[in-house]
Amino acid sequence: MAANTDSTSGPLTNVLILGKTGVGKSALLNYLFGKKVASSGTGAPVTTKGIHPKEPFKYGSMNIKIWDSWGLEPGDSETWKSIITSAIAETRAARVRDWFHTIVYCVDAQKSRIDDFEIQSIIKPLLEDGNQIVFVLTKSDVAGEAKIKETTRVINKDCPGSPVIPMGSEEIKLRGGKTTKPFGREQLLSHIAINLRHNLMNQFCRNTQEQAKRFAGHAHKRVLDAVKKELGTLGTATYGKKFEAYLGEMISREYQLATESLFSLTNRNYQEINQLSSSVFSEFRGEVIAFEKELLPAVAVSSKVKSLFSRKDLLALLAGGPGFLFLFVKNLLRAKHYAQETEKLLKAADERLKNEAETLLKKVREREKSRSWKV
Ligand SMILES: Nc1nc2c(ncn2[C@@H]2O[C@H](COP(=O)(O)OP(=O)(O)OP(=O)(O)O)[C@@H](O)[C@H]2O)c(=O)[nH]1
Ligand SMILES: [Mg+2]
Repeated sequence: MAANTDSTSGPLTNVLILGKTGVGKSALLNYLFGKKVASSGTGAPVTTKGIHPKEPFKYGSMNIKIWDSWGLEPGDSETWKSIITSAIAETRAARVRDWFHTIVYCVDAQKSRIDDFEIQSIIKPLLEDGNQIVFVLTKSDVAGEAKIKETTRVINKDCPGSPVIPMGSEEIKLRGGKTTKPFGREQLLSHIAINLRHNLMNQFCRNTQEQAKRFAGHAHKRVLDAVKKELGTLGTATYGKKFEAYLGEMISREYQLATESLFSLTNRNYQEINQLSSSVFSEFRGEVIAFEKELLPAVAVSSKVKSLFSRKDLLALLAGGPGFLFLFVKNLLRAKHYAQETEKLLKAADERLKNEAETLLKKVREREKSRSWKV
């Protein structure tokens, strides 16, 4: 991992620590920080009711903001839900998972079990809402291999797919005078980085879809405005072959521009996410996606222009009538027909651009799924 820096730039990720009273949530927090930021101790519950944000700290180029919490007890799950709901209501996030990208659920490794109320009232509902839970086996330094194995098995059975990390948060003085080193920090932070990436990639996909729509809308409007101007109110401007060529050129130019803008913005956003990941996983190299080759709808669309207009050229249909009024009506009808045909072509171009973006995102998602991170 890259060294910590003082800079506060880079994305922020919120992490909520949950678990029963006395499992070692606050001790874990102090270990992650490398100094005492929360009180921990034995006996009566230490951390007070609610969730308690700490100052963010740097890991690679991301900022991690950890929230300590009041210990969970049977019968408190409704109070818990309302504590979390009201904390989320103060943010712009719609759901818990949009705010807390990682939930660290602490289980005491010495106990080898999770209570039913934890599974049914807390963990399952969170998982069902799409939250990313990382299980931490606290006090693994004193639990022994067999207990760690058994607790891991219990968690894997109830929550398949969620990572389980043995953790020793404290330095323990052994009888011989030696001390044990705390462990598990890097592994947990790596998982927090992976979860932030998942979240950013989801956001990236949503943004790219929005941007494809926005850029298509912009190109659409510019072509339509130009065409309206070209046709003129009395429809006396260019028609027939000349109009076809003009429209083809306009669509090509505007959608090409939209494609390129979408390409460069999308690539820039993607690179930013990759840079974040390589600041934590030094062996990770984010690849460039070949957006340029894949997003070129404009040329294909403009080739359709010709057939549409030459087949239904109203100029030939209405040619030959005498009188100014007839000419006027003829031109008006012609202009209307041309505008309608243009609109059809533009809709096809919009769809094409959006579909190309969708195809590309599908590839990005597949690549993302097949990635494995070294933690
Ligand atoms: N050996 C060992 N002891 C730990 C570890 N983590 C916590 N403890 C001890 O467990 C006790 C409870 O730790 P806390 O961090 O206060 O637990 P908590 O979950 O924050 O408890 P509440 O705030 O009361 O909900 C303290 O005496 C800690 O010293 C650990 O990883 N190893
Ligand atoms: Mg505490």
